[in-house]
Amino acid sequence: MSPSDQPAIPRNGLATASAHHVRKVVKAVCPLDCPDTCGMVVTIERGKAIDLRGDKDHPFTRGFLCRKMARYLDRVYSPQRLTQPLKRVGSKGESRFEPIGWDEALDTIAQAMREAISSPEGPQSILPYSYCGTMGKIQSSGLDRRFFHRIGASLLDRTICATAGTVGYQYTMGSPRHGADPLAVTGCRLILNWGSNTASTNSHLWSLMIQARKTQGALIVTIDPHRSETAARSDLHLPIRPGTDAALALGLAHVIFREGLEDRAFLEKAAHGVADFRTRALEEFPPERVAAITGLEVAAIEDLARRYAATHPSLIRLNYGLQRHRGGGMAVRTVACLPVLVGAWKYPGGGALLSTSNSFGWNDAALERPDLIPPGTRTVNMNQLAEALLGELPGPPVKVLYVYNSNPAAVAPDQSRVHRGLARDDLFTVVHDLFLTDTADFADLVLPATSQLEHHDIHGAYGHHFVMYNAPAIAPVGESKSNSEVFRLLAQRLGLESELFPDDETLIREVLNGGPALQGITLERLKETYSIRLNLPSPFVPFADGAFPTPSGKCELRSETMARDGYDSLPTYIPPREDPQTRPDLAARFPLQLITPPHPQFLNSTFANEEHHLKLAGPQVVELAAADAQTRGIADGDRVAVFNDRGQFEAFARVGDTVRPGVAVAFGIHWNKQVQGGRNVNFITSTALTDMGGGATFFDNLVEIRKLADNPGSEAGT
Ligand SMILES: Nc1nc2c(c(=O)[nH]1)N[C@H]1C(S)=C(S)[C@@H](COP(=O)(O)OP(=O)(O)OC[C@H]3O[C@@H](n4cnc5c(=O)[nH]c(N)nc54)[C@H](O)[C@@H]3O)O[C@H]1N2
Ligand SMILES: Nc1nc2c(c(=O)[nH]1)N[C@H]1C(S)=C(S)[C@@H](COP(=O)(O)OP(=O)(O)OC[C@H]3O[C@@H](n4cnc5c(=O)[nH]c(N)nc54)[C@H](O)[C@@H]3O)O[C@H]1N2
Ligand SMILES: [Mo]
Repeated sequence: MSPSDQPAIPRNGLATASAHHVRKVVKAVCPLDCPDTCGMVVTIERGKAIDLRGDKDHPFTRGFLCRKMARYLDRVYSPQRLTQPLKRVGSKGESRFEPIGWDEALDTIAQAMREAISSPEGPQSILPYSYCGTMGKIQSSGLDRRFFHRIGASLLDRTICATAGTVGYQYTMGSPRHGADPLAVTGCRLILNWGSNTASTNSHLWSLMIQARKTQGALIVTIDPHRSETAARSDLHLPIRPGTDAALALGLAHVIFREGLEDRAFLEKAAHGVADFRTRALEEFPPERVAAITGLEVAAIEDLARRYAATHPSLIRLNYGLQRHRGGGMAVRTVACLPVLVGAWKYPGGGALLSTSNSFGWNDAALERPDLIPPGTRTVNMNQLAEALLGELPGPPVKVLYVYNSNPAAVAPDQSRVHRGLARDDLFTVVHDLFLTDTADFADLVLPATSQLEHHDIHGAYGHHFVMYNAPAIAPVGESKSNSEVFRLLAQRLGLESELFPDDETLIREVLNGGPALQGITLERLKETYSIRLNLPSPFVPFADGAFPTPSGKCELRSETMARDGYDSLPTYIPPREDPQTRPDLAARFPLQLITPPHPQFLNSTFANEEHHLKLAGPQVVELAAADAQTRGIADGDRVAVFNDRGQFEAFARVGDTVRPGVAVAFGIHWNKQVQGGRNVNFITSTALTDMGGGATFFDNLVEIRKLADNPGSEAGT
């Protein structure tokens, strides 16, 4: 459809008659696990979605969708979409299934759950496993939580992404996810993308950064071991050695104090523990030592510190790259100390931005009903799915695994052990998804899920301040059902109280009944105008007055809470777990630090099965420095194996200068069944946890790379 055909956009869901058809335009919300949570406009003709685009009237989306969601209709109507429940007829992992009816599927699941509940191991032998396949409140954390809480299943600690930084940030700031107002970033004059591939993972914020460059002359700096899309388009790139960010932050603090560049008046008012922090930075983190740890030049560290102290407003966009290492929590806690030193919090758009999600104040307790959890229920850390399935955790063995909104057989660390666990014959596995994922291949029963165009939901965001309502735009494709619908049906079969499992609109009303930022935002208003900004001042400048919601009421450069929790009360540098500087023994065998961020064309493993996206992403590659390639006899384009003691995957070598010697990058997260060799990057990652929050350490890996023997004309390798 050409834009001129497009009817004027009426109120949500209203139909307009065009010359030949009845067309309906519906506003929808992007469900992806991404900070942008875009507004979308969907055109429906005779019950079919025929056009989907970014909402130009949405203040954050401003009319464009990312390269992934621009093709969402291909996904909705993909011939590969699951349309019926399936029952396994082959062995686990073999992917041989036969269609069955919903009644049989639900009866079988209910029966397996009843058996587990009444077995000697009890209900905790049931493990739910989910993450953010959709970010919608209702489809990601509503009736599922109530259901598993009510039956007394094991709890899942959802740590795979954000918990290390959340805990670290909270120690410094008092609130886990309050920060600068994203829409005010256009006023910044210095922007640091710190462990953040903003151009690809938060593309609407990136466009605001570009606007700041154009209108304010903002300098954009990126701190990243990889010359990412963001680094390549920045004014300055600091290629830090992986996992050493806390040392850099303390080095910047050293220079700021040494040269007297700190904002003393603001520090006095707004910071706790300044003298101790100052001593730590001055005595322990001189730029020479920081240069040796981080691999950056002394002059680059000093230059950045001086610019940071002198330029206002300045923003640190703190993201996930620095969190996925052993010291990830401490790294975020330490970087979060910098804005107060220079008074950055005083300015709109200034300070740091990790996430906006805590600004919403949802009534999560009403939605998820933690009061239903039987006392003493164990919690399984989702990063340790391998241990859970292999019986290496305390508590009963896992006998029933129910997976939805996630693809752990591709995204969880240490895949060889995850797959060994999933292949257990005595495990009953249910997978609810839109596609036959790597995980579904191991399922006993596969259930077809609805897409975002087919179900109700309500969204907050972790990258802006709008509450958004997603109305179903089309009927479910095939026999697919939403997560909430499936839990309603399972609850009925298990004879659970029907009032605990109401319809989606009731759930939306319950979760909206939250804190002051949500006051006056009702389902009725959201049905009229699908996106409403939280009740917050605009711009939102949360710490301008120097008050922080910590125990001391100030930004805690020293934290007594941390001391009580067993951590250093002051910021410090914790080396990576697999670190050439502190683990020469391991580095002798596996000398390269490998980081594995997602490919910009995928959303973790979502889209990695679709031809269009696969074609643009290309095959699995590993980027390495020319010097490292040369010593291994590897040329650009060679097929190589990347390996350590946990496992190995195959890739094409991309030799160049996008990483420093000693570092390699392999984008994820391909589906195992779609890559050469059948193993993706998570075959070399580990289930070791971060210092705080039980987070994943996906970027904390030492590996070796060798050329494979079957390269054309090759003699190397074995
Ligand atoms: N296109 C796209 N967008 C996404 C996603 C996606 O898969 N694809 N995923 C979404 C999700 S779930 C998340 S959690 C966010 C993640 O958003 P980001 O945090 O921006 O994403 P990553 O690419 O994981 O990591 C950011 C950068 O950190 C770098 N890095 C790795 N180790 C270190 C380190 O030790 N220090 C520093 N300073 N940098 C390091 C990596 O090279 C990478 O370029 O993005 C969301 N948006
Ligand atoms: N090596 C490495 N591993 C990583 C990362 C990394 O950077 N490197 N990133 C990590 C991060 S940040 C994250 S957040 C995790 C993400 O890991 P996952 O949460 O597993 O995310 P996805 O791979 O996007 O898979 C989500 C699945 O949910 C399905 N889905 C979507 N909507 C619905 C729905 O409404 N109902 C149901 N039932 N299913 C639905 C999708 O089809 C998809 O298969 O991966 C982590 N794994
Ligand atoms: Mo994530």
